[in-house]
Amino acid sequence: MIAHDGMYIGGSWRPAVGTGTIEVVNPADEQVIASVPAGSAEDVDAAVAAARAALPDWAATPPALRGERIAALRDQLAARQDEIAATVTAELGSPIGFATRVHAGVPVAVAGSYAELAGTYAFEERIGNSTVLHEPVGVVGAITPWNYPLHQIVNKVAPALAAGCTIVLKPAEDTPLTAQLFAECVAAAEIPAGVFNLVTGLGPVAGQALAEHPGVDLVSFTGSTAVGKRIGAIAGAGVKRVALELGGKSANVVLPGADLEKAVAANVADVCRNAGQSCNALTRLLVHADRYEEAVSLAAAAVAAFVPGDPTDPAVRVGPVVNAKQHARVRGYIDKGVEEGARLVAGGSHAPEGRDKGYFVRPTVFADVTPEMTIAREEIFGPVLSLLKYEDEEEALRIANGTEYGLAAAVWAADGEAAAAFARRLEAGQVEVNGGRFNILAPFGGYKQSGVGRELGAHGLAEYLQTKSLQF
Ligand code: TXE
Repeated sequence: MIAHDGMYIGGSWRPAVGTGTIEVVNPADEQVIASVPAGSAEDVDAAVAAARAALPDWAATPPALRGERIAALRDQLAARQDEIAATVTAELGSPIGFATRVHAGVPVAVAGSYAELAGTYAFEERIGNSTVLHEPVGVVGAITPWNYPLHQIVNKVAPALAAGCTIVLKPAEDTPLTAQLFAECVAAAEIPAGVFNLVTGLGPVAGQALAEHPGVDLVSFTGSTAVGKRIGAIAGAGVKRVALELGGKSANVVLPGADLEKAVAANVADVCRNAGQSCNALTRLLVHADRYEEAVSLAAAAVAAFVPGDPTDPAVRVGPVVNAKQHARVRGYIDKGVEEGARLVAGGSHAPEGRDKGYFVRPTVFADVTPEMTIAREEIFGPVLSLLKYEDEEEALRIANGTEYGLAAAVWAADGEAAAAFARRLEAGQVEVNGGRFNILAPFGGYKQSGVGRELGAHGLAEYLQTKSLQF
């Protein structure tokens, strides 16, 4: 894999000031495939200086012209979709089909939506005797995770560009190659020098330096709740704007009378998607006592179709998890589930057949899970589904909402109205109703400890704006 040995700062690739490197490992075979420079605080300084220098002109560029540049970026991403997918497969281990369709495909659509929104968004409005201006916040420090490497970048960079902000990106250390490809697309899209800058590096070094930098006006972070809390505290100390997209422990409530087979099949596919590494994964399946055992059997049967394998094989639907740390962590949670008395009905913490090399995890289903168990409370971030039992709707609601997280949820009922009524009572930023599909224009973000702020669509754009009112 080709890797740049510098940072993309001020419109060109520059040698890093920091001397360390980060090795990129293919999680399917544990081989080192590339190395990238580990940026230092000085590299972050240079990137922030470039972003500040580019800010006045970019902020003053008419929004429709900013939209044209975002459209050019979308076209670059679309033209390189296969290369991006292969890169995501190599550094994340995502199955190539999913990498092409979702990892590389969805960001094209998201970039396209912001190309359009830049031209249509009401950056100015009249309220009585006032004109209210929605102006760019300034320089954005974006810190992204590895689980959807390109999607997480585009979800921040595209709305920031549309708003007229300039950006310094610090991507996850596990997936820097996708970020470098993205920077190449920015360059080819003729986005002016300094508007977008990339510093690869370690979280506690380059990430922290970026969050703390006085030249950064807004920190947009996606990752673990633990690091998110630190970023929030740093932003608070500097009175900076902050957006946090954090973890989840999302519930899927199947109400009596719902199509159980369909609901369980969809849930199993959902937790196996991206090897369970989705912040909105529906990891707790709540089923009424009357049909609980039926649901357990359905889940055990459905998960058998998800056999971990070589992610470059188009027939494979589950690849490895991203790295050795996550591998140990996910298997540790599976052991913990057994230890705390949950009933293991499929999977387990031992290596899948023939997969002694690589960070593969058996898709796992637990029954008899109670809300107090660790596996029902903590984010596992692997292909692990827990089935919980409820006696009535109020208990289902209590269990579903009884978590510190509030990112996503799902509900299934015999009719759409009953499902929607229940959905309104769930404490989550987005709720799938009877298998509803993901909408890239609808706001995405968390209630409670799942985060602050929203991404996607017009709500995502608003995060990067500050308001000024002119009184007449
Ligand atoms: O996350 P980190 P990790 C959850 C998931 C997973 C767990 C740990 O439960 O098991 O987090 O994953 C940067 N200052 N999610 O350890 O450390 C880091 O370099 C500034 C949920 O990989 O939070 C990377 O760019 N930045 C999730 C980013 O933070 C710091 C996606 C995320 O890494 C930093 C990923 C610091 N002190 C994990 N320390 C989601 N919400 O989708 C690290 N970083």
